[in-house]
Amino acid sequence: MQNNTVSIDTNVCPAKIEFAPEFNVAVPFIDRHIQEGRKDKVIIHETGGGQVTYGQLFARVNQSGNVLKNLGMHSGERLLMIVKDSAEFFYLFWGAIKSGIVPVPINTLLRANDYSFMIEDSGCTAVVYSPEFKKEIESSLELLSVKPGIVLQTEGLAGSFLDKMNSSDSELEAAPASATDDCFWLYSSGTTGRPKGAVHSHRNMVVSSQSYGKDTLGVREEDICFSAAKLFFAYGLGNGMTFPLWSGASCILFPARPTPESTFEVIECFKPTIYFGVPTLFAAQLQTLEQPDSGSSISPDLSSLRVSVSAGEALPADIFRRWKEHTGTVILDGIGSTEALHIFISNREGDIKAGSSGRIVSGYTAKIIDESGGQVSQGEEGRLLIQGDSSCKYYWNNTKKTAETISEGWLNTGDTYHQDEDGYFIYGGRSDDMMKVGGIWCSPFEIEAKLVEHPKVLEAAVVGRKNQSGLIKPEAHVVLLDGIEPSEDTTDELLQLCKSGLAPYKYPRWVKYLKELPKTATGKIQRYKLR
Ligand code: 3UK
Repeated sequence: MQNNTVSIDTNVCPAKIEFAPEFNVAVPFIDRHIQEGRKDKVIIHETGGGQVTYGQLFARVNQSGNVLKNLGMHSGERLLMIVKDSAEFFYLFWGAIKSGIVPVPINTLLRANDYSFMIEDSGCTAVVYSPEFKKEIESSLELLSVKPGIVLQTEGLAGSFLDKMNSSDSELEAAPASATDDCFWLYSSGTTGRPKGAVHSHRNMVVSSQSYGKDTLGVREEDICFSAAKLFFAYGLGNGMTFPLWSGASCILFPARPTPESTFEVIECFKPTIYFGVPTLFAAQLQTLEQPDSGSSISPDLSSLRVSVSAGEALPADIFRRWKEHTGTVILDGIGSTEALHIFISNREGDIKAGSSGRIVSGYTAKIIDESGGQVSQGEEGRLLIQGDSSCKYYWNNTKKTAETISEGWLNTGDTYHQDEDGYFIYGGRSDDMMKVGGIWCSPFEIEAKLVEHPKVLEAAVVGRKNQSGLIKPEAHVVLLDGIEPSEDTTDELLQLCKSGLAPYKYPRWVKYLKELPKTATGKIQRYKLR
């Protein structure tokens, strides 16, 4: 077995983690647990009833890696995963990494044209998907002139990936790798243009799981982690997979859409100790808790929770306060990104300022800069840059965006921040027009493009607007063609168009009709005027 040393000298500097020259991250995340005697401990609780022990996971990962190799995949080739939160997600992801193949987990809420873009952009050799996503994947393949050589369903058919695993060898030597070699990718959406593949190295999951997961959040062996955010998001990937694995803890995998009712039910049945949500969901959960007789009249038992985490967008202080009132536990807000892999500034137990993102996580460095690149003085707003060993190396196939985002080891977050007199970081909005809706990126341009497909629409501009809970949702400003008057029917048609053609969270919650859009002399829409 490969030397998997990760040395963490907590006395000298809790931040710096040293790696052995040869380092495949599957070894400490998967194989280590066998040596540490966790073979019979359950790592995965599937809400459908399945359970997987660390020993079973080890064998399944090896089988999966062997399937990929037997299919003819080579080191460095990409495996696109459109896989629901399930044990198969773990098998595919880690089987690929252990055999030197690069897994690329993808948002399962997207549409055929998004998938065809990612298949083409990644130049992947294989696509594996859960049966639930068959229709979109098949349509996406039809859009392509060159199709990937391997397309498989995870399960449910003869010849599916699980089927092949069952007849594969359960021993596998980890492929040689180093801590800074390419390991996996995550697609990140931008303001304009297409998503970008952020290329992460072998060491990155160790750094985020240790610096944030263990040292900041305090994930320990007895913990049971439940993430409402799915594994294909960097946030969910840490919460539901790498943190429990790194700490020898357990996780709950819930494949369905998280609603207040469904998440409360999971918490009651599976008794997690750490719950990871996003502000929109906390707000909806609180609404259910505060109006017990309007909905399903539930008063769920949340007593298993020790602490909750929020990320993806800023958590309003009011939500923090109300959650504490109802559950007696705190929500730790922290800011992370796909590029940084996970949270790099965070509140922590015993050190919380509601309404702030908290303080820097050890192992990371932050600076706030002005237009000319100089550091602002304390209290002043500027652009947040961060540095840390979990950051992606580059964007695949996109030297321009790489240069704009990553420079001299600093990651430009695209966020405006200031540090208050006590050193807490306070979020001040995006530096561009992107919106976070329910913790997920939402580009105004994409919704606008869909709206203008409607025959009655001349043009449209979409901006973020706060709802009653103080959370950002898309609002559309629409200019209709000459002679067409606004009506409720038109609004219904526009919403229908967006709901059928875009990911479900991307439809406008409000539609306003204007005679014309505010524009600059050069014709750029002035979104700030609409806000
Ligand atoms: C925004 C926040 C205010 C911010 C993520 C935790 O959200 C994650 O990654 P994404 O790449 O988006 C990154 C951007 O989202 N944001 C995230 N958290 C906060 N804004 N307060 C917050 N607490 O604009 C940031 O640049 O989708 C979150 C862990 C891993 C992640 N990938």
